[in-house]
Amino acid sequence: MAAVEPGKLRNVAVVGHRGTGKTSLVEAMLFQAGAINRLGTVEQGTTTSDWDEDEQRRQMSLASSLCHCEWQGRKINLIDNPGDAGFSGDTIAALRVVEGALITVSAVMGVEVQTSRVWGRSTELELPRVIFVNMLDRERADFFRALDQLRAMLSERCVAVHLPIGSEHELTGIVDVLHMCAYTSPDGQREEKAGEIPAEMADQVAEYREKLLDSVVETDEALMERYLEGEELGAEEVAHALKDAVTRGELFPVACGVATKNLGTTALLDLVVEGIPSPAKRPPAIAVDGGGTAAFVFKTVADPFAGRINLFRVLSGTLSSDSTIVNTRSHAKERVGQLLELQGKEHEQAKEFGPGDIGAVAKLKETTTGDLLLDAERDVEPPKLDFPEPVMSFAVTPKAKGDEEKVATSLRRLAEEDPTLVLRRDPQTGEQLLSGMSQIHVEVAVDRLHGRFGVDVELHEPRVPYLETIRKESRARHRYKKQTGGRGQFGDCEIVLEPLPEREGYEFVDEIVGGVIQQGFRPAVDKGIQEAMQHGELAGAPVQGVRVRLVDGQQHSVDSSEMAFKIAGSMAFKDAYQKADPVLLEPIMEVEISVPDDAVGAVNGDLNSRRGRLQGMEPHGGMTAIKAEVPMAEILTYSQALTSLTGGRGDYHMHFLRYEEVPSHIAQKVIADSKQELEEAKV
Ligand SMILES: Nc1nc2c(ncn2[C@@H]2O[C@H](COP(=O)(O)OP(=O)(O)O)[C@@H](O)[C@H]2O)c(=O)[nH]1
Ligand SMILES: [Mg+2]
Repeated sequence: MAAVEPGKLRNVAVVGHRGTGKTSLVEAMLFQAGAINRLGTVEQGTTTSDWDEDEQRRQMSLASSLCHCEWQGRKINLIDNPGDAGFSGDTIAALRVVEGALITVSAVMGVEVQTSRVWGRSTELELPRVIFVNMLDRERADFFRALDQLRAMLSERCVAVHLPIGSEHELTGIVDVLHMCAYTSPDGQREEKAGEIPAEMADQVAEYREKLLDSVVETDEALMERYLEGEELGAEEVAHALKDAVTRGELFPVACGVATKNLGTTALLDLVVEGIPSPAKRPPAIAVDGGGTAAFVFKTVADPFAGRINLFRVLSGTLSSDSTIVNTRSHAKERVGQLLELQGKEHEQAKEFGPGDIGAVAKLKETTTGDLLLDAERDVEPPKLDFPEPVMSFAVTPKAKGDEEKVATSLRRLAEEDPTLVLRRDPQTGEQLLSGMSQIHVEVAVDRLHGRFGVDVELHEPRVPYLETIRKESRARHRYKKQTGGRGQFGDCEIVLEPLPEREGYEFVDEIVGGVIQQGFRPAVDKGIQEAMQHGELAGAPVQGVRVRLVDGQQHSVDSSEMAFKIAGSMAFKDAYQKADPVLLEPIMEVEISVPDDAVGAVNGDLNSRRGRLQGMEPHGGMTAIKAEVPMAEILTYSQALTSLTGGRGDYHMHFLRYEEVPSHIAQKVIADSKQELEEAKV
């Protein structure tokens, strides 16, 4: 297939809260457009975009999936995205490579957490948007309530372009008030136009058509004049003005239907073609200068058959099969073999992709999410995707001993493909930590480890990286002396400990005068102290924030050695440390929680019981953003708690803020636990 002209392309990211029907809607659109012959379902695991086994088992999308269809002579690229907050990295990346977002909302639930999130993200990107109020057939579905909510919570510029005929199980079709026609419920068949708009809806349709026209002409002066003069406006010119308004972000058309019955898809496809700008009309949120061919990789998928597949958007020029590209990150030259046109997991070979198009390429070795591919080495800054920081960490251990290296390599591979999955070793606790955006996110990674690499791991609550420090000055002297036959051991030193102001770091000050300890042995004292500091006497945590002054000592002409001074230093430190009023420090996290207004009381009460300190609350559109400082030890497993406190409508992020003293009654318990652990380790 030859490259498609940019003006004939529509690139759309389907985004929204989990379970609002994104995957079902993509399926219906593909079906209605004739790109597929059968309407698959999420329940049976037969949809085009949820093709991954893990997705079918969990009945939810876990990764972005690329599909396409043709409508009104245009190629529509649809990127179906996961709705769970754990996979928001994919959504963030997808929104950067399209000219429009198709946001699904449930007619029962209305605006939910992720709806607001993707809305906010789209606003930042000034991305044109179309909203689809789905699930009109469900009990307690109410299109008009959802519409009011959209207007109140997201933007007053949300305007209905489609209306339901009937509601809940008595829903029989929808009316397109832009084109003034109706569609009847096809119940899984291809949708067809109905004869006429039901007579009993005439008043309502007239009312909403007027609202729509009012909104549209308000964005177009010339049209406004003619409208006010009472002229009848043609559907085409209204559609044209609507598109301009959508492109400028002045209007957000609201469509509706039932994805699983394939109702509303014709009007929606029309709206996508007529409402969302083509790449010729609007540059994507990612652009690079310099001409030539440039393609941006927004997603790497591991395909069980084709290996690694990179999804890309052509920013400029034409990317052809059998060409060579340069990766601006690795500077590696790579051979582009086969280009692919994807329909979920189905691949079709493609010759080339023109500017603005979205496609896939298999088997690039060095290329992964976030990379920029050029036809020749040029000095261009690769775009940044601004992925959010992971919110939760687990300690990972292999089930089988000896698999450590394999686990680490496999996890590294996964983290490369998904930048919101972070792998690191905690230098303090020595644990291998896997951090992700949600519990499901990390669990899915574990499933993939098993499925793709054949390694099994266990997840544990990570250890809290406690630290120890001192609160006052102290002094101690230790003499290490041993006389066993031949040559003995002798080291003697006196040290003073002082707390450092920031409670960080370590300083060693040599204040020996008159050479009571010869130069060569003094670093050994320092070394002994540093070793002792690795495991503090309170809870075995590293000690920091200490200045040590070596003030006095003694040596023996024959028996002194580095070893003897090292031991003396270490013993002197342990002694002085006890007298320096040592204290346990714990990491404090700054947590930002987004919850529905009605759950604020419960969430705050719970934070209080976690020793949290409220820093601020900011309500916006039915949700409240709570900011609090909470000790890490209390918030390791917060995700389950928040889910039950908010019925799954809450969401949080956190990052490390600083270390603070552990209150003494809690420190006692941590200290006792660590003593017990030490005992157990000895047995
Ligand atoms: N009754 C009804 N169920 C729907 C509709 N759209 C989707 N569903 C169901 O809602 C669930 C979630 O749909 P899915 O497409 O996976 O949502 P996604 O998470 O946004 O991709 C599935 O069980 C679908 O069958 C709809 O319009 N009406
Ligand atoms: Mg889905």
